[in-house]
Amino acid sequence: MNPTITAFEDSPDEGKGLARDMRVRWALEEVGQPYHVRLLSMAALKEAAHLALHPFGSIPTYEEGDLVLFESGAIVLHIADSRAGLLPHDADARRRAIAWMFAALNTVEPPIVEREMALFFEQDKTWHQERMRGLDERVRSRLSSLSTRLGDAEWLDGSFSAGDLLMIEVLLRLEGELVDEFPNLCAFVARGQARPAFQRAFAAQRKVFEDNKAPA
Ligand code: GTB
Repeated sequence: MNPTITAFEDSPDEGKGLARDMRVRWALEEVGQPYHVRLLSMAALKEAAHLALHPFGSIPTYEEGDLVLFESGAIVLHIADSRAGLLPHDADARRRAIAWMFAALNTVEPPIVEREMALFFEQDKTWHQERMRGLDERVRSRLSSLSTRLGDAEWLDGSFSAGDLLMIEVLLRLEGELVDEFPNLCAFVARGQARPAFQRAFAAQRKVFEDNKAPA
């Protein structure tokens, strides 16, 4: 049975692929797993049917037979662990790839999200500019370390893995800002975006936006 994931019916990013269903779609495309998508309104996220799947009433979720998962990282790990293509066979290389998954979600994404929230919600505050300088520095510091570690390598640790997938997804949230100061990170992101699986996933989420704005 093909899994079903959830995504926004009307994503605030207007088809830019910044919501977290994109990373799940990309992982499914990388391993060649067909999937269904259930689109949800913002109101439906907080209704009982969805809260039974996701305690916090967010997207994405993942349903496959009796298995229900939430948290994009856990979903990508399940996809990578249960199908070939996103984690190395060698046990230590596999653990390192999983460490990169955690690094993306736990070390790099939080300051990026905090900065994003300040841009969304705090622009009118008198202290906004000063706060942004601090938030930019925190993101820059993470990007600098990541850039140093990546160096001239194609991917973070050997072959492309779920660690690269999540890191690229997290970097894409910056929409080019700050990351443009690190040419090797820009090239890393571009390599990810050039992958056929990324392109299929991006087109699928983009179609939701295009279908929405098409006249009835
Ligand atoms: N830690 C969870 C995970 O990784 O799955 C976080 C899930 C989450 O925050 N989901 C968001 C959501 O459902 C969508 S992705 N929000 C609605 C709610 O909780 O009520 C975050 C997101 C949303 C919109 C944009 N955008 O428009 O650019 C980017 C990212």
